[in-house]
Amino acid sequence: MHLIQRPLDPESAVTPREVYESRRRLLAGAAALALTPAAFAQSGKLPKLAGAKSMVAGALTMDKPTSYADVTSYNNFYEFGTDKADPAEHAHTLRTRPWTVSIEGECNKPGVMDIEALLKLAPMEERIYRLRCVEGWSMVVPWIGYSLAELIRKAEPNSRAKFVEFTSLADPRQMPGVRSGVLDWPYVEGLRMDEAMHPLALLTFGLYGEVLPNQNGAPIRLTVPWKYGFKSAKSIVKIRFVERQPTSSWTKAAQQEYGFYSNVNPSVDHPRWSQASERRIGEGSGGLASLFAKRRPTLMFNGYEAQVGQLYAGMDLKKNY
Ligand SMILES: Nc1nc2c(c(=O)[nH]1)N[C@H]1C(S)=C(S)[C@@H](COP(=O)(O)O)O[C@H]1N2
Ligand SMILES: [Mo]
Repeated sequence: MHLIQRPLDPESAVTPREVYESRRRLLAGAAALALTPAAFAQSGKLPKLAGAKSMVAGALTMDKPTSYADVTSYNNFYEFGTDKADPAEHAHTLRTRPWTVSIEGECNKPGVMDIEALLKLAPMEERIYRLRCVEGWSMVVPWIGYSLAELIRKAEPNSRAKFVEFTSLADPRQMPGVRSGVLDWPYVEGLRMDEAMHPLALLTFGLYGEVLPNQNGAPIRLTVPWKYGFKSAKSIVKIRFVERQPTSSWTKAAQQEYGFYSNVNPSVDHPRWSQASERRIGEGSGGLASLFAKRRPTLMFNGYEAQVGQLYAGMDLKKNY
């Protein structure tokens, strides 16, 4: 399996928000901002990710990235409230240092890893992925991180490890939403081992050239682009290798609606709504324009079928929803 990766010219490194936004200005005929990684680091925008490697899986999507403003203000992070605006408003109380991730279960190298060590575990890459929420909207985000497989290999899972379970922080002192009963805290998600090892599954530390804003799951989250957004657990504190399929928080909350696999699939509807199409956040936004904005067809495996389809060969995806 090869990712389509294209090294950027060394001057450009990760794609900063300014570059995306200047692209629009460039198209309008104005001069583009030329930001070298050095200048970018100097601007203070890359406190920890200045060394992000100049690799881009940009060929994975040609779609225009969603604006930084939308990516960081329209969020699902129920630990901070159920409103889309709640995480941006409340997540400032999340303390992302010190931060550790406990590596547990069926592996030869369990232990507690500090966030600073995790940041250095493998070269950072920028990956521009579509994110499709089960609710019927989507975004395109330039994430920064490295394949989850890099961490898994270091942990040396044993032959009993069939699944990986991810647990998010659940601290009511930092996360007001945890006092509510919307979900059974902590937020738990899981992947089958081969899914977790797939190079597209990204352990994510940043977006738009910056460390993750708290509302997007700082300081470390998962991004599984071919699955519905809820599979991508935020603010992870525990990674556990297990023999049995974990029970995700969303499956616990509504088993008929949210299965373990939750692969994006336009031909398997949610019991309460169609999954055939989606609204791209930011398109036609504002007043009448959004009323007439066209919905896009949802793509099988969110458009990553060529890369991940083999993982599900022979499986009944209506049964394994
Ligand atoms: N811990 C935790 N992780 C979570 C969620 C959550 O409520 N809590 N929401 C999920 C859902 S439903 C989506 S669509 C994505 C949204 O990620 P974003 O806000 O960075 O776009 O995060 C997922 N990860
Ligand atoms: Mo979602």
